[in-house]
Amino acid sequence: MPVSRPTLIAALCGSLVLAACGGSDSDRPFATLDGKQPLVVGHRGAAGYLPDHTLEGYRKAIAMGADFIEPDLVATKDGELIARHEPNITATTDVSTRPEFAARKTTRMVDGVAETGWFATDFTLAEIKTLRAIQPLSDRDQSFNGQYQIPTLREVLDLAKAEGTKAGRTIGVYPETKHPTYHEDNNLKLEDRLLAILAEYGYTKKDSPVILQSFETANLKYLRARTNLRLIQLVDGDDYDFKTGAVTFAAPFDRPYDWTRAGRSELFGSMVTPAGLAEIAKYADGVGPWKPYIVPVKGSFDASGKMQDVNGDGAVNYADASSSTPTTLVADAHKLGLMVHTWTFRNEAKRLAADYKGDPKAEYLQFFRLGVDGLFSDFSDTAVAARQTYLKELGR
Ligand SMILES: [Ca+2]
Ligand SMILES: [Ca+2]
Repeated sequence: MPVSRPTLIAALCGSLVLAACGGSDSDRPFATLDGKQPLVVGHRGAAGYLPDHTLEGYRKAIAMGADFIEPDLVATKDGELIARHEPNITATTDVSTRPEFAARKTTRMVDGVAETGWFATDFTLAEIKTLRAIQPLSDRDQSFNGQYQIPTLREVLDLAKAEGTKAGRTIGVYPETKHPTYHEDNNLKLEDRLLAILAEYGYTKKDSPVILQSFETANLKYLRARTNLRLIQLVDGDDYDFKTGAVTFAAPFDRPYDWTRAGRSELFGSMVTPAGLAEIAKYADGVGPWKPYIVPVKGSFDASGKMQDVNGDGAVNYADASSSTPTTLVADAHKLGLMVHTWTFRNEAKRLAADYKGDPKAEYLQFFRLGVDGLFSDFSDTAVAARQTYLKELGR
């Protein structure tokens, strides 16, 4: 059996000057902003395995090696912060099957779009606690539906602390303020509530194991004035133009909703230009762009302009497009001192570009090599395994 690299270094270092033996001289550096290994964030917990935003899902992400877990936050009627992807809880809980709440079904405007269903804003925390989580993607495992409660932010923070102590490492928490304008309209503004809870846990500093994120801008600026915690400006888009590789825009995914409210016409895409990034650098510590802003994906088209069914499954979609030349976004952001945390990485073949040939690790490796500082994954185990491969590649 060959001698492992760490063993060999330890043996050599026993006979050399200790200061020269950190191992770092021979290791190729990470391309990240801080020179540390890129972070793996458990997107909505372990969304590839268990229903989104449950303590069980977060625990699984931690067990799989995630550095951070991600609760999306919405407010209940009584002002408690709970982990849900949307104020609309119809698709992610069993609320529609509960006769006692049938009369709560209603239509509400969320970011300018009329939605019909059940909304966290109309439920007290005690009522929310009677509901159980549902896997919202029909092609993922439905067998855990109806089993898990909806956690509060405090429960998520407690879990991260407890599991971190058990695992002997710090588990970060990466809350997203969901639809800040919606919550403000409903007199349930998220930001002060969020900072107050984080302060209870001592999370007030730049190096606290907490990063805050939002697709809106005004609330991040509001947070900047009140906390030293790291802030990430998320950058969304609506869809892909497989001809050009460009991100396309349609409401409500065309611009931050606070921009729409303010009558601004710029699109999300303006945020990832050097000028847009420079603006973000005034109030945030990093940018959280959707993946195609970093690696565009393009289809192949025949002479008549028809996109080709590359994988031959009879449908023409994302899985038939391939990654193309990366943009300069990571370098542009790093030049301004901004971290880059991108999303969302998923294992399923239908959620992978064709050139990764069904291997999700190939996608991670491409982004790690480009120097992303972190990424959100539905499958933290695959992300961590890919990072191990990347570490080896760098001789670490
Ligand atoms: Ca999120
Ligand atoms: Ca196809």
